[in-house]
Amino acid sequence: MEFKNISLEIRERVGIIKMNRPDALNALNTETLLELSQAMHNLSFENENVRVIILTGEGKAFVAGADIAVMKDMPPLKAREFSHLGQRVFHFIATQEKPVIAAVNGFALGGGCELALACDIRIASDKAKIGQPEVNLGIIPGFAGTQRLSRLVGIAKAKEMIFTGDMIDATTALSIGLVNQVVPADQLMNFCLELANKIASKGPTAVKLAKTVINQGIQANLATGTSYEKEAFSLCFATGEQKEGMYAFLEKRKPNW
Ligand code: CO8
Repeated sequence: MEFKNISLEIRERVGIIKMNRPDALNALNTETLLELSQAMHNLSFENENVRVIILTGEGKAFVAGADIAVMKDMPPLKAREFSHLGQRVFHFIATQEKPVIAAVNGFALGGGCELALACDIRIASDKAKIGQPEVNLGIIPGFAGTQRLSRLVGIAKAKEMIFTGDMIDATTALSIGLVNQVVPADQLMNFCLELANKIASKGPTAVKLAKTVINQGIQANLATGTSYEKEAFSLCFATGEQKEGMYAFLEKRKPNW
């Protein structure tokens, strides 16, 4: 599949997807969502070498939301279909096993905030502005923002952001746990690449299992979550990576996996 609205680059063990419709601030239409889905599938299933994925945007936006021009005259069932598509793509990003880092380079609004929320780690440029401004348009978030935002920052902050539609800056986002770190704009990609390479240097199956168990456990009670952990922990001993990691430690060398 040839991409028109995104770009895909592989740098050794890191896959980089860049949202690339800067004239529309990378707004999400159906075509862009399908391309994003295809690129994520490629990196998840067809590139064994890729261990970590970075998602970012070209220009001054990460993603400024779903495409308002496309939505403006949508009949309800089309709107439902569009919401379903976005939710499916974002669910895949969240649940496929490789870690995904959102490099939030600028505006992450509406569907853009929801896209960042579907990632595992969010690193924001100090120029980023984040929000769920849907109520300004007479709608509510439709790509899982009502659910993921409240789970991440708590119900009170999520309601404040969603009811007011206000954008927050990167420092405020950091203070409520919406992003993991804030870095100067010109250092964002280098910082994210370093982070991605660090994660890529760890036991690859262990990282995948950790992501899966955290995601599944957070939706379950403690006993169920810890039982997922026990099974995944024991699975580590079947991969060969556990032996390599432990022998390398004892032999005072770097593991080779
Ligand atoms: N959709 C379509 N076009 C957009 C969008 C968008 N979300 N955001 C920006 N653009 C376009 C502008 O129309 C403009 O186009 P043109 O040059 O042709 O006039 C171009 O991008 C540049 O934008 P601005 O001139 O407005 O740039 P500014 O720097 O002045 O402002 C802002 C930047 C503040 C980001 C401003 O563009 C803005 O407010 N954008 C809209 C943000 C927004 O409301 N996002 C939420 C959209 S709704 C949503 O995401 C719901 C998700 C769930 C959908 C569920 C399915 C039904």
